[in-house]
Amino acid sequence: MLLKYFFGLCVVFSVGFCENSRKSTSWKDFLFGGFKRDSRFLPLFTVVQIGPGNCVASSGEVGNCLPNSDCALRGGIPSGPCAGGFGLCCIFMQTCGGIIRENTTYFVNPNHPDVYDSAGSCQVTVQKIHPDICQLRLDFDMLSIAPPENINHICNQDQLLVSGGSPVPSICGTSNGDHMYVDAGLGLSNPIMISIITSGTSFPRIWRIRVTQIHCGSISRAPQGCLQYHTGINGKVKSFNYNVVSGRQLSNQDYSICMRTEKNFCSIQYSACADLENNRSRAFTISGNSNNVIGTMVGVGGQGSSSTNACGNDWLLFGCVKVASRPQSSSIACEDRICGGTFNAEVGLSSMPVSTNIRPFRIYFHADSSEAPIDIDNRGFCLDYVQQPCTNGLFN
Ligand SMILES: *[C@@H]1O[C@H](CO)[C@@H](O)[C@H](O)[C@H]1NC(C)=O
Ligand SMILES: *[C@@H]1O[C@H](CO)[C@@H](O)[C@H](O)[C@H]1NC(C)=O
Ligand SMILES: [Ca+2]
Repeated sequence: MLLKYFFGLCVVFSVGFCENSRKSTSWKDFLFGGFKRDSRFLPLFTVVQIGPGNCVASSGEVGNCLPNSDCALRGGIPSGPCAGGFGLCCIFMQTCGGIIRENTTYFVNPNHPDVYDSAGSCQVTVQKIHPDICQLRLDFDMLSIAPPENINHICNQDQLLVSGGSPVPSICGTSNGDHMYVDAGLGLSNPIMISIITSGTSFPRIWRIRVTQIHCGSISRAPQGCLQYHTGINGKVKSFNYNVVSGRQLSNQDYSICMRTEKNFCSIQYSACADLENNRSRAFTISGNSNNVIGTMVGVGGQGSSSTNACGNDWLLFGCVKVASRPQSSSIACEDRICGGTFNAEVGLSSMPVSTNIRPFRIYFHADSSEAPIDIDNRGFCLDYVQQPCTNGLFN
């Protein structure tokens, strides 16, 4: 029962140490076996301070820097010194049946970091650490559960569900590095439950979800209703379970992705991410049979499609986007919905950056409940965005 990264470190640092540690235990035993960790492990962790209260262990987890005696009392896993040796970097983890009572607690699969392959419902309850918590942020450091079925891309085997807060789409498949905000309401009303339901055939599931509690007055708070919130003048947005080789765009999605308007920025430009795996990019494949060349579809009137209903089923909604290289004064009409298999604001076969001046900067994603036979092998979307400065003192 030796933790994988201890193994890695052993190889680097000391064979003698490894021989000892093989007889001892890891935090996995600590968490799942109720075993107290050998203090000989502590020097292995390099602990980096990231501001008052938080610390990061070299294993990558974010912990809370606490007085030495508090960590074990509060059910945490001591993971090296912090605050110049005056505190312990204390990592909080919970798995099935657990109650989250500390900020920055990880919800992990049973046996983490090994995989979990059983059917059932694994749920944690999140209690607010303070009545003045308005939101939770879930960071999927790792999330890999069974993918949706391949006809209509419905999550019918595994699902991640969040209940008790604002509505959250249920997702499945692999979404490492993605995040979600959940509005948690005011006061200490209903707790929020995060569940992973698993069923069907064998699958090597693994998850490690960081749950951060956000104060109502915090600058990190996302605008209400934004499932995803991005700050900074550039970044990447993508659909859940996105992967250009084998991802399947999830059905039954309805949410918005919000970008904070940075100071002195007036417009935003979006372009399809690079796809280094396919000859023809699948970075934006929302509708149509992606095994064929599918152009851009826009609006709902049937433009760019032999179907009478271009972006009526699955679409991204922007406010008034135009091809970025066209002057905003150009007489070409702007578009709101884009779908199809090529990212552009005009019907065609080449992918082009698009831009909009509408603020706040938001993208709405809708996917209905069916795919085949019209929509096949759609991977979803990945877009790079970059905000554009206000020009000529004209804050339009
Ligand atoms: C929870 O921790 C995060 C850092 O992980 C911090 O930014 C946030 O302010 C903390 N929330 C509360 C309510 O203390
Ligand atoms: C790309 O095109 C080449 C030549 O047509 C083909 O052999 C190869 O399999 C294609 N690769 C992919 C990932 O489709
Ligand atoms: Ca669909």
